[in-house]
This record gives sequence, structure tokens and C-alpha cells, in this order.
Amino acid sequence: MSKPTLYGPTFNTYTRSMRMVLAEKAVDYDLVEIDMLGGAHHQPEYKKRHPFERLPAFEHNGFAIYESNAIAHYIDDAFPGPRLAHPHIHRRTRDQQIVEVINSYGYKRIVTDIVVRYFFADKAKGPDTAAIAAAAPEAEHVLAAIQDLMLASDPYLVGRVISFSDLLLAPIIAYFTQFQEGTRAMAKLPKLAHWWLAIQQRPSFTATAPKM
Ligand SMILES: N[C@@H](CCC(=O)N[C@@H](CS)C(=O)NCC(=O)O)C(=O)O
Repeated sequence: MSKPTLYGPTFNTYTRSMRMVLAEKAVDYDLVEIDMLGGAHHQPEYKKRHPFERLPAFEHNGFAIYESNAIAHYIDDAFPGPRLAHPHIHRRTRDQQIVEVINSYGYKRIVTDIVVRYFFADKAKGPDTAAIAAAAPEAEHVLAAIQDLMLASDPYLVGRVISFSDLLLAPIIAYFTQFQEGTRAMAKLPKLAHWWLAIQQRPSFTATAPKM
């Protein structure tokens, strides 16, 4: 089977999630590093891959895809290896519900409103602590909602085996827990904290750690 290509920067959470999906399925692939900080995703060549100028993008056998959840499902369907789509309808539905919670509310509240404010703080003034403090309850609210959707005392978000939502959330929590707002939130959420311990053991997680 021919190798797919993933386009994105390795520090980017969505790109890392797709790398984790590929690792969980043991798919060999080419990675084309896109210089997001240099604005390469706004250049005409990349815009042909993603009209909304976001990362990542993906191609396999001439079939080009953008939007991470679509890419992840394609990889799950196109390649052999353990299924990421849960066989049980309720769990599969919860998985996609959590994916939507992350995409619609979680990424902005955790990454854009908190993590990015730390990483890209004004060098002279430091991070905008007032804005971060204001965003923290909103981020906690998202994580509490995700914990509420977990069905039982399973190690992963929707069961005993890893699914799409686990792989989307893990890189976000990896950044969030570098800051006190993240560790405080996780300390209040024991089921999610248990999940976080489990997912950090996965080879797909350790092998995709961004080089900062
Ligand atoms: N809905 C997209 C979201 C991807 C996304 O927001 N990526 C962010 C980085 S993690 C991005 O491309 N940011 C670049 C920008 O906003 O200029 C997906 O699921 O792939």
C-alpha cells in the first residue's frame, strides 16, 4: 500500500493527533513540515490543500483531505490495524460527541485562550494573566463535560481501547498541563486524570512528542 503524506508542523496539536492516529494504526507515512510560524499555511501552495489555511492536511493515493476528524476516519478505514471506531454504537457516538466538544469548545478555550497566551506572551510584559485567569473556568468546564461523557471506569475516554477522541485530546492536555491552570483542572477531575496517566504511556504519545 502506498505511503500517505501528512502536512503540518509537529508542535501543532492537530498534527500531533494525526501522527498519533497513524502510529496507533502502524501506518508508515511521509511528514511534510509546514512552517506555520512563518505563515507557510497562508501561501498559495498550501491554500490549495486547505482553503481555510489551517493545519494539518493529508494526501493518500492522490486523495487529498483536510479536517482532522475526516483524516482520522479515512486512516482508520483505509489501513489495517486496530480499529479506532468503537464497535458499540453508544460508545462510537460518545467518541464523536467528545471530538465535537473538543473542536467546537475545547481547542479555543484551552489552546487559544490559555496555552497560546503563555507560549506567545509579550517578551517584555509577560503573559496576560488576567485573560488567562478569566479563561481558566471555561477550560475547566469543557474538561468536566468531557469527563461527564466518559461511560465507566475505563482507561480511555469511551472504553477499554483507544478511540478518536483520546487522540485528539491528548496533545491538548500535554500542553495544558505544562501550566498551573491545567494541573489544577486535572486535579479536580479524577477520571480524566486517570485517563491522562494511561494515554501518556502509549508509544503513539511518546513517539510524537514535539521537539521544542
Ligand atoms: N478544524 C480543523 C482545525 C485545525 C486548526 O485549527 N489548526 C490550527 C493549529 S492546531 C491552525 O491551523 N492554526 C493556524 C492559524 O490559525 O493560522 C481540523 O480539525 O483540522
